[in-house]
Amino acid sequence: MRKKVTIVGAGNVGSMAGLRIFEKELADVVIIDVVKGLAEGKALDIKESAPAEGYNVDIKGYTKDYAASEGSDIVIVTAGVTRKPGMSRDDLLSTNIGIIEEVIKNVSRFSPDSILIMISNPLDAMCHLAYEVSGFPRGRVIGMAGALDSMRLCAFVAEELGISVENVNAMVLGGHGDSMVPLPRYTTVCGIPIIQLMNQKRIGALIQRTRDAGAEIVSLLKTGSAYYAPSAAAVEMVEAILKDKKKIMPCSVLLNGEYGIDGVFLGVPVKLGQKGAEDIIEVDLNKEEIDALHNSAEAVRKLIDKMRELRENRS
Ligand code: TXD
Repeated sequence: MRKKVTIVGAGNVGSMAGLRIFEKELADVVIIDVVKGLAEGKALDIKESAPAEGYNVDIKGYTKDYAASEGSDIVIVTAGVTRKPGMSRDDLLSTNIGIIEEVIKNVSRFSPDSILIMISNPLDAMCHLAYEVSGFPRGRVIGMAGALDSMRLCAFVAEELGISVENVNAMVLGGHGDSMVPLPRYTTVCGIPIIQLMNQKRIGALIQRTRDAGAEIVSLLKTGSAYYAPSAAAVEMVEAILKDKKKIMPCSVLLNGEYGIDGVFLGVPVKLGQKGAEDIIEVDLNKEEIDALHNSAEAVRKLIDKMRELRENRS
């Protein structure tokens, strides 16, 4: 039987992720949105591209009809609002809380065994919310952020050195925000750490660009935020899970003492397979790196506290 992936949110990231899954023939795809006709229209347009390329999976869109998502193997959550120029990801918190609560209640009811891939911002806090609302085990609530941030650093390193992106492996840990923790010591070209290939100043500039990469695109686009690279990163995770690849990718997962951090979703290297986040890899970090990771965890913890307050005030 074919696998089934539901995508909630037929906006930029959701529809592009749908197209990528469809083109890779990874699974049948259901897209759901709150705006009448949007998911239906996008899915139909994608489906009509199949004859030209010979894709043999199905894609269908629905308006708020969660019954259509029943029995999904993976649910990707992209519903919510995006930031406008000058806004931080954290500014989206109060609006996206209500949206994500409603979405997770629905998808966890119809797909109680699914793996949730969270994309909506502020990412790590939304993962926490999804974890609480779904009641799923921590291995089945995974945030997409580190995969994207690492891809961006890879792209910048490859461009800087004039080499193939296939030769670069980058590692960006921490929260998906200003406190993210790119690790030059673990960013390599064919196994060679970039600290042997570039001077500190160049590395520093690439790291800063990685931190600002989301904002760079927001300020260029003026409306909306990045979606080509985010959807590619999400689908890389989907493929790793559906094909049980046991692929190591930085993802936001709930830490229970790993890296000395407890009760916070944070980006760390994770083994992705058919059970979801099957393992957390604890890499050896020096003092500066571990301090940066702990700072990042504190920033996420503050956001979770704020989220708790907002939720309590509403009820
Ligand atoms: O690295 C990452 N994690 C991210 C996160 C990278 C890129 C985008 N990131 C965040 O994902 C972004 O800040 C947003 O919070 C989400 C979705 O970004 P996208 O660019 O796809 O936003 P759009 O195009 O505005 O699409 C959002 C869709 C839109 O069609 C809304 O109608 C829909 O979400 N929406 C809903 N769908 C279902 N149910 C509800 N309640 C709902 N509310 C809005």
